[in-house]
Formats: sequence, structure tokens, C-alpha cells
Amino acid sequence: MATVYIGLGANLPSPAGPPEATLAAADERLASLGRVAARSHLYATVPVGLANQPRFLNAVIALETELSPRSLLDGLLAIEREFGRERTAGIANGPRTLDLDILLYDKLIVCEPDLEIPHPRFSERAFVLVPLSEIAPQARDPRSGNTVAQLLRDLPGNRASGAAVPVESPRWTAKIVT
Ligand code: PH2
Ligand code: MG
Ligand code: MG
Repeated sequence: MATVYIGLGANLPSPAGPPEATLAAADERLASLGRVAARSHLYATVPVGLANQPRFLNAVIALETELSPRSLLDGLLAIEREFGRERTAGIANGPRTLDLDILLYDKLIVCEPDLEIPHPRFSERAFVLVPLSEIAPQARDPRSGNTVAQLLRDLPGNRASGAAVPVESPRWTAKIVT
């Protein structure tokens, strides 16, 4: 059994509704890939990489799964497609109906053209580190050995800048297991 941290993001409406409804429905679908052991709050976040687009909603969940990294990736891509994600002609860092990223998979390091674990940019991104630190502050980046709490502390212009602001939603229940 592996513990995997998955980043969820959306900033366009999907067939399920606005980003808030999409993330809540996607969370339910993720239960088909394993057990959702923890769930951060939802965060409204400033777009990174491409400024002129709607703000994102982001969250991170912990999934306990028997799936291999490759099978998990296939499952996540299938759920993205169910929620209207189109990858053809996509703009890098551009708007999307649903993004599901494997951030960490136990202590594994995977380096393949279409699958990199840990996620290559997770340690630079407040929209990942703020929710991840809520549910797994002591999880470690297997490349640097740093904990998530350390990575967030070292991030220039982190939480204080308002880069990730928690959002209350009746559709979404955080599950923080400490
Ligand atoms: N995802 C990106 C690029 N930029 N910015 C925010 N705030 N949230 C995201 O999920 C996000 C982003 C590429 O996956
Ligand atoms: Mg992403
Ligand atoms: Mg992605």
C-alpha cells in the first residue's frame, strides 16, 4: 500500500459545474483509486506561470492506494477527461477544468518523459505547499530530504502574500489527520 499526495486544481467550469463543484466531484471519484485518507481545505490561489486567467481553486488529498504510479496516472488522466479536460492545443500553465497531479508517491523517484515523481515543480508552488503542509507537514521530498513544512517556510513570499487563501464551501469537508 502506497501513500500518495495528489494536487487538485481547477479554474474553468466543467460538466460538474464551477471549480468548487468540480473539485468536490473529483474527490468522490478519487475514491475509486484508493482510500482518501486526508483532505486539505480548498484554497483560492493566484495563477502561477500565466497571469491573465481566472484565479484557481486548489487542494491536496492523501490517497492510500495499491495502484502502481503508472496505473494511478492513467486513472487520474481518465478522471480529468470525465471533467472535460482537453489537452490538445493546451496552453502551458493555462486555464483548465481539472488538473490532478501526483505530487509525492511514498519515497519514490520516477523520471520518465510523461511521468515525473515527485512533481518537478511542487516545491516552488504555494498553491501546492500550503494545502500539502496542512495534511502532511512532515512528508519529505525524496530528492532534497526536506520536509514539506521546511519547503513552505523557505518559499519566497509564501502564505503571507495571500498567494493561497482558504475558502469555506458546503460541498467540501477537510479531513486533517495529525
Ligand atoms: N496549475 C498550473 C499552472 N498554474 N496556478 C495556480 N494558482 N494553481 C494551479 O493549479 C496551477 C497554476 C499548471 O498545472
Ligand atoms: Mg499541474
Ligand atoms: Mg497536471
